[in-house]
Amino acid sequence: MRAYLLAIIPMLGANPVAPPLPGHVVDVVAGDYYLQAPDTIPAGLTTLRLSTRQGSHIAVLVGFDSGHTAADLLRARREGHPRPTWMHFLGGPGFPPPGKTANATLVLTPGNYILMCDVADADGVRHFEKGMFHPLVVIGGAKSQRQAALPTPDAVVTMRDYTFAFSHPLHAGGRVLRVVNSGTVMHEFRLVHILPGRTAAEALAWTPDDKTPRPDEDVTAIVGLMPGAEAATTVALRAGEYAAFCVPQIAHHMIQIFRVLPATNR
Ligand SMILES: [Cu+2]
Repeated sequence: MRAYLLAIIPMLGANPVAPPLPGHVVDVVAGDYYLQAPDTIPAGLTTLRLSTRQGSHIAVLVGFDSGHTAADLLRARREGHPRPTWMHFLGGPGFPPPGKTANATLVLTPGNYILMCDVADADGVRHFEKGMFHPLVVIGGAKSQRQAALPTPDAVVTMRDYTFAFSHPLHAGGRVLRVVNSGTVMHEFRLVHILPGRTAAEALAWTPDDKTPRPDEDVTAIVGLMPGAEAATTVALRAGEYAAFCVPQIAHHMIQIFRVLPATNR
C-alpha cells in the first residue's frame, strides 16, 4: 500500500515541471522600454527565454534584407510604413507570467537581426519606437548546428485563417508544443490558463477596465509567425481549462478553448 501511494504522488503534483529547454538558451530581459540580450549568438537550434521586469512585452526576432537596419525601420514607421517589405518577422516568445518566463525555440541561420517588442501602448505608439529593440548577430555555428531541427513535440498546433488545431490531446506535465502557421497571414499562439472556479467566457469578456481580478493567467506565447513558419515552446501544464488565441486576428474570433487532461502514468 505504501509503495502504491508513493507511486501515485507524482501524478497528484500540483506544480508540473517543464522539461529542459532545447538547444542553445538565450536569455532576453524586457522592461519599460528596453530589451536586454546578448549581442552575438551561434546559429542552430536556439531557445529564446523571455522574462519581464515590468510591463507586458514580447521579443520577436526580425530579419532585414541586406543593408537595412533598425534605424531604417524606425524611419519607415515614422513615414507611415509599419511593415516594409524588407523586414521579416521570424517569431519569438511573448507575455511571460509575472516572475516566470516564456520561451520560443527556433532554428537560427547566420545573419543580422533585431529582437523587438511590437506591442502598442494605449497611445498607439509601439514599444519598438520607444527604444525596445536589440540588435542581434547570429554567427555561423558548426554544420550540425546549422542543420538542427525543432525537437519532437508532444503535440503540433496548426494555425490557419482563423483556427487552432491540436494534433493530440494534451495531458498535464512538461510538454513541448510545435506551433505551425499554415495560414496566409501572420498569426500568434497566445496560451492562457483559466483559473479554477472561473470560466473561459469570463476570461474572454474581461478587460483591465473591469478593475476585477483576471479570470485567467498567462502561460506563454509564440508571436510573429509568418505563413509557413514554425517554432516550438516548452511549457508546464496543469489539468484544467485553457484558451489559445491570436490577438492580431482576434476580430476573426481566432480563439480555441480546450482542456488539458490529467497526467497519465507513463
Ligand atoms: Cu513591449
